Amino acid sequence: SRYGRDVPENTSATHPLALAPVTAPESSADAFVADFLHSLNFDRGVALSASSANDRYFALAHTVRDYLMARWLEDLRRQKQSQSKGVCYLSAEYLLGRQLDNNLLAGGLADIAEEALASCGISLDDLRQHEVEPGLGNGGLGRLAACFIDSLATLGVPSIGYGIRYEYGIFRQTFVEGQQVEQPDSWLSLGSPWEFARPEDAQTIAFGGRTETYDDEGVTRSRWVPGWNVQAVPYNYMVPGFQNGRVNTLRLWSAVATNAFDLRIFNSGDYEEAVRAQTFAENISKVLYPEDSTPQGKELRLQQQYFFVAASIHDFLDNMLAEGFDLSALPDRVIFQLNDTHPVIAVPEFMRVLVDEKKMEWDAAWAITRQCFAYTCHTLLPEALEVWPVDLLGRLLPRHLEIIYRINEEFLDAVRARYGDDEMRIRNMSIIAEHPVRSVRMAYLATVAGARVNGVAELHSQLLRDKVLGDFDDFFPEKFTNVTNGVTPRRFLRLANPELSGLITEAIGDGWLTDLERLRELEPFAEDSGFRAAFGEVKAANKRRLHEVLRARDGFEVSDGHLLDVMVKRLHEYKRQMLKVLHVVSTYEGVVSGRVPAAEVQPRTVIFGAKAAPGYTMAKRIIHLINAVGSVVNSDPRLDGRLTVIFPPNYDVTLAERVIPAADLSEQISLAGKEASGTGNMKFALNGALTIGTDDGANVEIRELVGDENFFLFGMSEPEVSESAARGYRPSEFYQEDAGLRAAIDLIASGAFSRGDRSVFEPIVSNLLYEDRFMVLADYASYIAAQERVDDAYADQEAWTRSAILNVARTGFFSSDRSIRDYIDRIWHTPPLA
Ligand code: F58
Repeated sequence: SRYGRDVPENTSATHPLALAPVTAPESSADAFVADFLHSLNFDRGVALSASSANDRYFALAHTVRDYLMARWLEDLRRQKQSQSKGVCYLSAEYLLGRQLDNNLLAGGLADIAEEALASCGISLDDLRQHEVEPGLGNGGLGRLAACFIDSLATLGVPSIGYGIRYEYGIFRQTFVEGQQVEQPDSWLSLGSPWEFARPEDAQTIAFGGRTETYDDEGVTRSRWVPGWNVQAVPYNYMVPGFQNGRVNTLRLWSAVATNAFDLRIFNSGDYEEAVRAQTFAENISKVLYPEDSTPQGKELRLQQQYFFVAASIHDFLDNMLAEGFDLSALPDRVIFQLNDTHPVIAVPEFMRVLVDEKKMEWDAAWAITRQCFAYTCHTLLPEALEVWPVDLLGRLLPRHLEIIYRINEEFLDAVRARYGDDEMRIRNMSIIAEHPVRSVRMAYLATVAGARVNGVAELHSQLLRDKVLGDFDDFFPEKFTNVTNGVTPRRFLRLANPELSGLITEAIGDGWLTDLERLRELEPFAEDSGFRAAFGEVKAANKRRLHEVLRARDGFEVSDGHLLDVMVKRLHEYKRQMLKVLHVVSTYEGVVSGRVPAAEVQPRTVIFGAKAAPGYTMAKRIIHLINAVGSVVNSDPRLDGRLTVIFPPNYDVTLAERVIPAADLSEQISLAGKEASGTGNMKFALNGALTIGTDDGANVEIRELVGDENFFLFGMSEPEVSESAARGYRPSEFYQEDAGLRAAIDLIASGAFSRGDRSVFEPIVSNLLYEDRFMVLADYASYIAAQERVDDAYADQEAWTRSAILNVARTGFFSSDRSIRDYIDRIWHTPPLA
């Protein structure tokens, strides 16, 4: 390992308390055993013979942690000492996935740990299963943040991730009679061995109250007189780079009631009120909002946002700047990257600190602020753009609202200076919306304040400039740029697919792990029948492994020899799980109606994985329908076992790591112009699945790279969607004109999947026929035709495998290392840490 331990001279093996010898930096299995046992005895307080699986998992995690510690402390020291420009990544979500394997891999400790545990009669795999993944994110946005901090560490970029330590992460999904039921995710109930509480670094975060002006030696200034406050206690997590001796920090904030707050109420003698107040404060970091794509506008959500960004900004200013730092040099010292609009309240907070606390002139403060923030947008859905009613924002953060008003006034003055009194344009560009209620448009605030604004795939960035933020692109075109998303090859190839990784490394060496474009060197192997056979064998092994996981986890029995067709992502109408359901129902209907002999059906297993936001009724109905279709289709003997639908509950990062490497076909079927990027699409292609997809998000770039002949394209393009919408879309016309579509919808409507009860899925059916906002019916025929091409292609296994290899070889572009390099070149301009 290239990581050493920070062992002071005076604690050696001769120290009276040392049971285990101190490990040398070059670790060995024997030394690892000693450290593991030491941790078991001294951290857990148990003997090996009496230890539980949880004890052993903790002792193992602590041992791994200790090996990374010296480098972490060193990197913390260097980042502060060097005073070179660094990135503060502000994200309300980090969907980390399990940590143990990642940290073993990063530290180069996996083999040693396995050997060491085996010598104690412990299986590493058993301990692995013990980890509860920290599900501190909803979906793509949160997982992207986790991939980015991995790449930042691997590239050695001076950086810190800031976020919220939610006590409850994304809910655990269960199915009761096919319907989603949410259970709390108490991921911390057994403790987390990876975190370090730093109560001495707590920040006090204020809320409410009022503002006032005062005379400051002849200058009239504003200040905020808050009404209440909470403590933000940071927890640090190690973010090790991949075998490069680097360890960055993820710092997540937890809310705790302040003493002052308690005491005031305690002194008034109201014990119950004091406890209630404490609960109120601690609610701030209690639970992750399980929304996907539509913000809820709840006050607690705004509290969470301000809580974590204020704590982060103060943490940076208090702890990372050298003595006597000249604040006008901040743009050369830091860039705050805003992961969507959730952290945008950081902008007025930063201005408040500079103007009110540091007593800087407004214009000077604004000039600095405009260089210290950059904004990433992750959506195209208008209803997903966050807005905060001014009465709510003004109640919670009165001074921030004043600052936002002033930013807006000056911005609109500049707009007027450019375009004259074009009131329509001014209304459209104002940070303050007047209807339906006076609100702050957070995306506009971020665009006005940010040095750069980026979308997350080429098409998305273009549509942002052309549509969502079109007026802003006209006003400051130089701000807009693109950074196409990426995924970490360490977790999603090396760890998730060790067999394929081994095969790749055998063929081209292991340089691909940090330079994923080198997968290109695999291209010639697509023509090598021996390599194809080995590649096919890996896919088959991954399927068998998935079958075992699904059997153990949920009791599913999956047949061999099926095409494995996978759609895993949040449940949302724009992603169009309904289109996939219609394909399944059509196949089923074709056989049971006698039109298609079962023997002609390509054997397929369709796997769904999806959580629906708890308040999103239509999404929950679709989950119910998928389960209902599955239970009918799977048990109908007329299908002869050739079509299976499996919907394992609680799709999470851990399950993704098992499902993706086994997939043959990746479903990326959103309506064109709605999916900002997608990142699952990248993970599947890199693991050798072929994509069936629309020209949407990063699918466009995947198809360009892998080639049309290795991608199943279908559906309307974005301009076609826009035209169709403008003409007036009438879904019932498609129903009338397409007999296959009609048969599928009629079968659902007939109650065939609801024991004859026609009312159960009626809302889905009538939504499709009379509204169909995401044009499922318009793309149905094209989708079915593309699925027929899939069946034909799969029949030629040699050709399919050749395509699969080319998908792997040509998608190295989608490494999050490349995304981070793009952020550095186009937005951050941070030098690597020496
Ligand atoms: C996703 N957004 C995009 N939002 O939908 C996806 O296309 C993109 O690949 C990904 O970001 C990464 O850029 C997304 O996941 C959320 O989950 C928000 C959580 C908070 C509430 C609003 C949605």
